[in-house]
Amino acid sequence: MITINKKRFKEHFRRKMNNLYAQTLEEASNEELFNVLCYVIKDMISKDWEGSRIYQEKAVFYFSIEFLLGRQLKSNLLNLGFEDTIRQGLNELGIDLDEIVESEPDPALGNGGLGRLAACFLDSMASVGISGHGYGIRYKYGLFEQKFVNNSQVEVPDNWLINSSYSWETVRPNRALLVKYEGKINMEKDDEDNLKVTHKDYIPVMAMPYDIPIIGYGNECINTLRIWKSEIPTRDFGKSSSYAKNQAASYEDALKYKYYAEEISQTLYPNDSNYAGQLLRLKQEYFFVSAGIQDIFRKCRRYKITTQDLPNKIAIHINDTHPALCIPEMMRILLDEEGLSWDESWNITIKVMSYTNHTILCEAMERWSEDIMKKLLPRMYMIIEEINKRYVNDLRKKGYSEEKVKRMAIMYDGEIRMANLCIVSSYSINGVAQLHTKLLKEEVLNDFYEEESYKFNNKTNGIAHRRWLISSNPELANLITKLIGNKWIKDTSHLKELEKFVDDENVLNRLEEIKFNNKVKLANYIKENNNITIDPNSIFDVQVKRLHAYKRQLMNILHVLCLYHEILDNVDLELDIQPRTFIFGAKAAPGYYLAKCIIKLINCVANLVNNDPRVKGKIKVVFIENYGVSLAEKIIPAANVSEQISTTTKEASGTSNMKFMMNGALTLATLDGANVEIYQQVGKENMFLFGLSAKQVLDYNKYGGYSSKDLYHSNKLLKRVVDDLVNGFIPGLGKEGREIYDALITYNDEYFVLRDIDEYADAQQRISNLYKDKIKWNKMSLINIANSGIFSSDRTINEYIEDIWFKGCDEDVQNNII
Ligand code: GL2
Repeated sequence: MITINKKRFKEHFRRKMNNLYAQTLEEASNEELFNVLCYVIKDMISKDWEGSRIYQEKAVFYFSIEFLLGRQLKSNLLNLGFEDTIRQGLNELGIDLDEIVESEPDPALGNGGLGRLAACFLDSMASVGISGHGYGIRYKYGLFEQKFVNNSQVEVPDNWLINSSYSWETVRPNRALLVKYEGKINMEKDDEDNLKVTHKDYIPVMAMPYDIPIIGYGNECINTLRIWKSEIPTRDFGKSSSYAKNQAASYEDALKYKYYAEEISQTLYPNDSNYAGQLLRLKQEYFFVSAGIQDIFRKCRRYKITTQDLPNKIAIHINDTHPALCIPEMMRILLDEEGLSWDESWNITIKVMSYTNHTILCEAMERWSEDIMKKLLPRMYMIIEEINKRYVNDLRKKGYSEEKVKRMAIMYDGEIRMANLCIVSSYSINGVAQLHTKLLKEEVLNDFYEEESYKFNNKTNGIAHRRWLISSNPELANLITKLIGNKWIKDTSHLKELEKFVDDENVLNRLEEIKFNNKVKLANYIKENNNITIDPNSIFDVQVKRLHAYKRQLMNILHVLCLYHEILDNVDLELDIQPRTFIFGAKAAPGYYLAKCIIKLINCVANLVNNDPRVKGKIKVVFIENYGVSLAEKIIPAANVSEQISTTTKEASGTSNMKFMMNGALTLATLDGANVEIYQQVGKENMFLFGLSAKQVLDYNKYGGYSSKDLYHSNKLLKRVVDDLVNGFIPGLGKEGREIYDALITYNDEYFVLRDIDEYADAQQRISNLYKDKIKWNKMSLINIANSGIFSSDRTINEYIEDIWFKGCDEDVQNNII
């Protein structure tokens, strides 16, 4: 057990300050204090973080192109149980821990839900105590920083690596690996008639590993997130490469080569649920996959694990299709380096790989051009081609129609479909919430489901409750512990015991008081950063997530406009409207024009409404710039209403819905993604449901029958707000208004905003009415908290462990190996 002693900690801290900076504590900046604290903690955990546990049991390797970690200090202190001692120790040194916490850089190495889920999973793997490690990319620039200039989004590079380093990481140059691009593949038989495959004239890029400790809660388990930085090979590696000698002949070539190598880990692609398709993205995908798989083999050799034993010792998880090349890369090593036959290699690979699908959106499906793959990654191309050939033959042998074979093939029409590659080559395929998995089985991947139904399963997402409740909402966490003891921290199903207090007015009042305190803190932040005064007595109605048409921030802001009109129409009547603060936070992908137009609309409406004295503060709109993990930790505990209003079928799961619920917000939602599971937990009487059902959306999409124009012409109030987009009613809104208008009217409102907005407004009205009854509201809030335990990512991870990683591939898969 790692222990801490205040006196020794203080000595250690002073010494470290001196070692690192040769200065006294008084001279140090907050950033320096953070660095010192970080190094002190790393010293303390180093014994437990030797990695020696790997392969004593089965190890899981989670490959993800994004890990949206957020700040680590508070969460590490919580998991180690050091926070109180360190806070006191620092206090005695005249240092405020909270200030240090705020000066930690927030590594934004992810876009949104997918990357944040990967980070929650790391926390949970360590906390449930398995050997589970992440592989990813050490992007020099994380997700851009968002600024608003004249109401529009402007992107500023996120140079998060202060002085090129990050104090939690440890670089390990002796474990660097070479990743090979382009070149030619040579196949020759040797004297014993064995096929020898060699890769010639390739472009070598060095993958330099940076390790970040992932500390489990209250146990000694410290796992590793290994992220790779791309560089030109150092001298030792250079010797082995013909490239350095032959190609980089001139100085200019050398510079080009440097750029080629370094740009790979330069920037995170800022697209969420959208396929970028650029060559550089494919380079990135192969880069971390090849380095990771080679690394796994190196560890296996070191621990003398035979290739045959691999499926018993390791599980490789492919987080969405971005790491799909894990499959051919593993095949390559087994075939070309280990000298196994195709069948032997395939039998091993398919028993190791599992895959999660995170979206059914067409635009998110990765398809790489065969030509690009052939040129950039010739050996990968050959192996994928062979997998495809065998698979397609197999399907034909089963007598399937050519139409069906075409749909299921991995390669078709000059493209490689990465999802199909993952499905064919994994023993487990899972969706991320019940409805999403059902849609995969019955709609999107139905051909595959009919073929190999035993591979498909659901794993509803979860969130790290330690970060999202204990760390970010300590007052609430303390109240819970006071009421039901602390067992819930290790096992969140105990939260259910809170239901005992549903009629206890003292508890309900305390709950309200805590929410109010969190709202005051957020209000202060907004005053300081946005210079907008908001009233903590108003309802905080929050929608924070990436900006995407299917998430329908547009519906939210159009409803605000409706309310605004209502106030103006009744200006003399002093409408009895429950004061509301509508809070938005959202980044749009830089190339996603419609999303940027919606951002501008929200900002313009905010200016209009907030500055109109006739509104008398009844409604306020705040768009918080640069939404990310650290801001979420401030916003979510302060929310009364959680807006989860995506077009049904489109949001695979959502995870902020779970965070809000756990912090006592009431959910305003369509029955989409994991909102369905929230509904199963609390019932419709404890949330606000509205909108089209999944079936209605699917039917509209299949058979048509929806006309937004008809709705627009038949509903006066609706027509009025849609017209506002183009008639100059909203100052500052220019051509963006027309773009949105066209999406709604000319292009028939793909996401059914106008179809659902009436029901949405009704649900909002129910919210206003209910908020007046504080006791009722607080009861519902308590019931939500009490039933949120199932959404801990510990539960999710335990399911992954039991049903996928440790169970391994079952007989059906083994019998069906092609
Ligand atoms: C997403 C889904 O859109 C989201 O609903 C889900 O909660 C997360 C995590 O499973 O994955 N898919 C995706 O491509 N992104 C997501 O956030 N970016």
